[in-house]
Amino acid sequence: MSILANVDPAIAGIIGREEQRQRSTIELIASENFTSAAVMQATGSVLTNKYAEGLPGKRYYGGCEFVDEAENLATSRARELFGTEHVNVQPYSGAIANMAGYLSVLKPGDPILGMNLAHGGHLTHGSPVTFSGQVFDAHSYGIDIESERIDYDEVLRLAKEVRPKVIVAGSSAYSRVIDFARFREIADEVGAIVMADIAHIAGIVAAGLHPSPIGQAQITTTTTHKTLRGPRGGMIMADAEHGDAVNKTVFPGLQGGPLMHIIAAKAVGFREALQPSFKEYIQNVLANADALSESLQEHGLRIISGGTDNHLMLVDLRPNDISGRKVQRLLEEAGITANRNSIPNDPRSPFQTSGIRFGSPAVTTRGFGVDEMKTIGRWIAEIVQTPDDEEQIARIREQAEAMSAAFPLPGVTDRDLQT
Ligand code: DSN
Repeated sequence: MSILANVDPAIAGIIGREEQRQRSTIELIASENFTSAAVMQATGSVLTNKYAEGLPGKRYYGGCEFVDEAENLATSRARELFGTEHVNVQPYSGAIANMAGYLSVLKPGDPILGMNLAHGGHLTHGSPVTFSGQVFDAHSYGIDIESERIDYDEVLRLAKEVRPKVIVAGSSAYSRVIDFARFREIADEVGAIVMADIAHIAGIVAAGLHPSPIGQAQITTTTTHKTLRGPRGGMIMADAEHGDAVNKTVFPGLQGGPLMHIIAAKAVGFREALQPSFKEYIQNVLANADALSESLQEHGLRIISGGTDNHLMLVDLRPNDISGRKVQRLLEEAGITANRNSIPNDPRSPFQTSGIRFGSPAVTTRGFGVDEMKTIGRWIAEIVQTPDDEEQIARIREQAEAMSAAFPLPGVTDRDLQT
């Protein structure tokens, strides 16, 4: 840090303040995590200097012998982690991995069927504000309004009506198990391909604690930085039949030079996820999410579908007559970071929302346990129920800082992740 502080004190200062923010607050954004020092070291390495368009052994540049080794390690570890026949670790992000998945098997204008954003889907699953809704003829399925779970019979009915070429199975705010085998049955019935997007649950799948889409979905996309706890980036897996198409779509179809420093960091993250301690971590992620969800409900908040099977939950704020935007702001003042989220049939705009999403991956990496999650659940309920009590917010901020101080920030302290 001292070199950066000398060369560019402005940026060094920003990084230092962000580190202090992460250290002193409680991170409940379901899609965030803390990487290890090893992942960060690979991310900040000389591999950022290298151009390596193409694939290992088939590059368009000289001098690729060492980055080839890094990419080969990343792909072999990803194959071992997920049991996939084919993997490409080059996508810059989850959105690009999804674009690559679609363009490997679709032409512009083809019909797709994905989960409605307000019901827990993702922007890139067909929202009209993204390429997925602009390039393709996008249709959506939602959750059943009573059970607040995916109604697979309804997905089948819609699939028969829409005749999609791709059905997207995946979500960014759905707290229940996704039945990839059922999605495959539905897709087979209408002649579609299943594209699973496991960005959120990748770590849970890797640990064997959520059914895997591999063997069911022909194409599976993910990010590498959420529950999987690697560097920020994307990845795309496929069955043997679609592997070549996926490779050609990623490069030259969509991307230029792969980020070799990030690919090396992905390899480091995959190695960590292959250790027995990673399964323990994911077990703790699930226990902590459950404890938070139970605590929020005990203290009077309503969780969509009544609980969680994974690392996240969505709170329905309609009974409290307060927007997700306001709760997000008040929690931030109290030292708790989360993000507002639309809920099914949300009466408020996507900017205001009637929901707020919480997740346990980051705090679990930090070492928080069930007792901390129960306390945090009570604090959140107190803020939602008496939002104008400024003294309460100040008191919780003090307690949240004290709780954070008891758990050193992984990756930047001596107490690094166990691998
Ligand atoms: N933005 C991510 C999330 O928060 O879920 C998904 O890409």
